[in-house]
Amino acid sequence: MELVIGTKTWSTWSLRPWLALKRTGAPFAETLVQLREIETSTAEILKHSPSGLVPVLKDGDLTIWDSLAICEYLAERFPGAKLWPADPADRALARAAAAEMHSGFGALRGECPMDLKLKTKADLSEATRANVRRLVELWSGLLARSGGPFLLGGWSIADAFFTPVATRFRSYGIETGDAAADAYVARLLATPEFLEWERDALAA
Ligand SMILES: N[C@@H](CCC(=O)N[C@@H](CS)C(=O)NCC(=O)O)C(=O)O
Repeated sequence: MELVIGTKTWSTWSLRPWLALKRTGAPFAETLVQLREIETSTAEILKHSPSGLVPVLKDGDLTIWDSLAICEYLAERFPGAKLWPADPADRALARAAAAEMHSGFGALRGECPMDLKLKTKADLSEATRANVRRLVELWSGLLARSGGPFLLGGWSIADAFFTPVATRFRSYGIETGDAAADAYVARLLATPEFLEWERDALAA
């Protein structure tokens, strides 16, 4: 398998399936495309991706060009990795949480792009503050229901989807005002898989 990803400092959508693929333990080749290079990025991505976006997973002659679809594929191909919770109700909640992230939180994403090299204190708009309130509500509700340590108990694709959000909370000094949410953010940023990604990003 080959996972085509964008610059590790910025590429949130690449980070999510990369974390899931690491959790499977399967060997894979990593192809890195440098984003934001006016002369080359688009052409380089189009060599791999029909949508002109990364990430892309290649498995034999199959090409999958969306982060959530890649995670779903990995969950089916590697059932032993338990990338989704085993219980149907937990799995439905994990999918709802990942889907909400995949299609939502536009204000936070636009105003606070992931930058693993950034540390600042941002003055957030009301729209982004509303996104933060919703995230805290979502996280604390699921953590209270499962008992943690991750949203549905064990680590799942839902947690992969919120790991880039955790980096934004840290980079932009976003305070949650909620102890469970703060602990969850810290936990996402302390997984061995994320730390490996971060090491690569900071070394680049
Ligand atoms: N819905 C897509 C979004 C992918 C996306 O927006 N990728 C960005 C990088 S994080 C990209 O390829 N941008 C093109 C560019 O920067 O040239 C997914 O979930 O995979």
